[in-house]
Amino acid sequence: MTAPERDTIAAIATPPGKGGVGIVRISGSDLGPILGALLGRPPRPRHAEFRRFRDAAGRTIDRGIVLYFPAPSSFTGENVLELHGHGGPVVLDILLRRALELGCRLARPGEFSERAYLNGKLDLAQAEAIADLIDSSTEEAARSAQRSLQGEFSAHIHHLQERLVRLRTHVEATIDFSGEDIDLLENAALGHEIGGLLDELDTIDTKAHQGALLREGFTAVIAGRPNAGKSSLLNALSGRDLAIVTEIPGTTRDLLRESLQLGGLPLHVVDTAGLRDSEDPIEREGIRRARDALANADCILLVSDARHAEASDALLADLPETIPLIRIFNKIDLTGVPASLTIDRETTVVHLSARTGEGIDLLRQEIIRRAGYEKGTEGVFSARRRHLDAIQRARAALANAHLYLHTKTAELLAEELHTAQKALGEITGEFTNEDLLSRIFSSFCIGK
Ligand SMILES: Nc1nc2c(ncn2[C@@H]2O[C@H](COP(=O)(O)OP(=O)(O)OP(=O)(O)O)[C@@H](O)[C@H]2O)c(=O)[nH]1
Ligand SMILES: [Mg+2]
Repeated sequence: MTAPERDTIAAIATPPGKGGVGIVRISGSDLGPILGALLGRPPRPRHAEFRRFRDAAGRTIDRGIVLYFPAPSSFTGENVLELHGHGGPVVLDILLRRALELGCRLARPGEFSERAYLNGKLDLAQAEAIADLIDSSTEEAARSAQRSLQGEFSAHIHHLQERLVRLRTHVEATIDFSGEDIDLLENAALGHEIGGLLDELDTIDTKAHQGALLREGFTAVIAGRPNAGKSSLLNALSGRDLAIVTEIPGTTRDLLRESLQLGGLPLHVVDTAGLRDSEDPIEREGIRRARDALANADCILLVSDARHAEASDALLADLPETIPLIRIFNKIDLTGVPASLTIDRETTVVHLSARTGEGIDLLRQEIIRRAGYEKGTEGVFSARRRHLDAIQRARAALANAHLYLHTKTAELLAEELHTAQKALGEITGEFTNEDLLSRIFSSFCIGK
């Protein structure tokens, strides 16, 4: 398959605002006329040259470094020109307008990466990893994105796919030659192979989960009665004086979000309005928003004043059932109870003081545990929900295949193997529809 001729695109590749250097990037199949008009003689491929960028009248727009990467050895696989000028918004804008005047079209968000993908320079998981690398909020997240970008994630998926293809070929040959039945001897070998594939999928799933966690972070929503010390807890967790704390019940009305990092895990903490019946329309709206936030939490931190913790018991019935809960008995400095953490089946109870900070570390550890985050997990690669979903579907299909093996229905078995293979192919982009592609790339920023 040859790539179709595409128009030439241009964008400012550096972030908006002022900086030492600003870059305009151009990609297309024929840059000849642009090179001539803008630079005079064309630059030497893959050499940095200091040049003058000219406008239509031949006047200097700016001077800077030019890098020219002829196809196919470039990021997009097309001819790519980079103009490194001075990083001012106005001068970059003039330079970009000049490129448009010379026949370029303004690039859509992610269009450079999309072309790289369409020209086979990257697979889909790698293209997504570029966005993840740029967006990463912790060092661990950046490292995992880098691993995906270098193709570690894709290599695992390809390896699994190869094993699946071999298995399918084998099963399909069995169908062709011997009708419906799979020989008993082979049955054991096939079962073994499917079991091995399931194990490998589980390993990938664990690493991908860690990667998704690093990418998206974990959201803990603080809830409780007014005055329980929710805002004090947010301040204690963040180590900053973020939320207003007063002894007046109903102080917080708006949602307050803060992103922190806990040993590499991006943690989003949300402080909310105290839950109670209120006639005040502002407070009621605050409580409604608190409930919305709770419904979307990864974990709820239910804070009570340790002196009358039972006052919060009534709230329990109203919290979303499926979301993990950590109960916090706050203000232990007033009760003299030592800081502690106890786990009783699904519920964790932490005794702490948001004021003195006693017990806050216990809570931090528990949040990390609840998130399922393992610090420093070797070989974690960045992954997205859609990857996790595809892995799950592949897993389910393989589990079905295992069942069909026992009932000796070879055709159904082959079908499930095919389904698993397709699900994995969605990760790297071998089986992906146009809609998904445009959704993925449009979430990138311009110039990427
Ligand atoms: N002694 C003591 N006082 C605390 C502690 N945590 C909070 N307080 C006090 O309790 C009062 C309420 O604290 P907030 O953090 O504003 O409580 P809140 O749950 O956010 O209250 P609302 O926003 O009104 O729902 C303030 O006077 C705090 O100083 C604690 O650990 N020990
Ligand atoms: Mg508050």
